[in-house]
Amino acid sequence: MSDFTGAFNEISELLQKGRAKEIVPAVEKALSSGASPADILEKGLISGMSILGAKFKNGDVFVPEVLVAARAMNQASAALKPALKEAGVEPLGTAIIATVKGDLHDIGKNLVRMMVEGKGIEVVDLGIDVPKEKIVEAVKGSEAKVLLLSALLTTTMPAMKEAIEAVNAAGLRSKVKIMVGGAPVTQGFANDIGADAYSPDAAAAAEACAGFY
Ligand code: B1M
Repeated sequence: MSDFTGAFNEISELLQKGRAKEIVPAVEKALSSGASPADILEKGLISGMSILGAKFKNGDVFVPEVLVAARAMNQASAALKPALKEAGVEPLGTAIIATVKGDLHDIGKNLVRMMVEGKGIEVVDLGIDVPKEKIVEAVKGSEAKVLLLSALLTTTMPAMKEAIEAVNAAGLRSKVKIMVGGAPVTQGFANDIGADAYSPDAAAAAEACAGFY
């Protein structure tokens, strides 16, 4: 079996430096050499973003560097998308995804969307900073069986609770299963706010989401 450690490290480095132009060919090269898309994602991209996240926390890098890295992450993830999707099957149905109100983080959400799409589920992506009213409207106006909510800030976790309460108040709760996730979210929090599921990462979220169809 080939060892792709060098390729994963290079991708991780390019991500941390925010080299959007160079990272896409590096991802494509790793794919054509036979590295699995899931490994490129986990051991290259997510690993690079975790290292950068630790530096951000320590004050070694700042918002501009993180933004450039985020752009590289989104472009590299988009380059991986067809390969991740290839494992998919016939469309199982539809899901809705959103980063909740007040929260601008979308990298994790985008990865969850891609992995869910890889399971053959069509995903309506409402974007970031999505108010509860827009979530309710989307649930009402679609045949989606699952609503996926992401939050990366402790300060935006309450917006998940508010979104679930709004879905309840609109009489739509029996129409959708609701899954929550994102770095600060826990199973206990999911239970407390009445979500149907919690997943710690994109792969687990896709598995759990497919289980609802
Ligand atoms: Co922000 N930020 N950020 N940031 N940022 C964090 C989250 C933080 C932990 C950094 C830190 O201090 N160590 C911290 C939050 C602290 C807290 O609340 N406890 C933080 C902060 C404080 C802030 C600002 C307030 C900074 C400021 O302005 N002073 C600000 C807030 C803006 C806002 O949202 N209103 C801010 C801004 C930003 C940028 C815009 C610069 C940028 C976002 C760019 C973008 O997303 N397009 C950014 C980034 C990139 C980060 C870090 C470095 C990386 C986040 C990320 O993308 N991770 C982050 C530090 C870190 O996480 N180490 C940080 C990679 C991604 C793949 O992981 O999103 O966790 P994640 O997704 C995972 C899982 O969580 C899970 O699956 C994904 C893949 O496996 N998952 C789900 C996610 N959603 C799910 C949904 C599910 C299931 C699983 O079901 C539905």
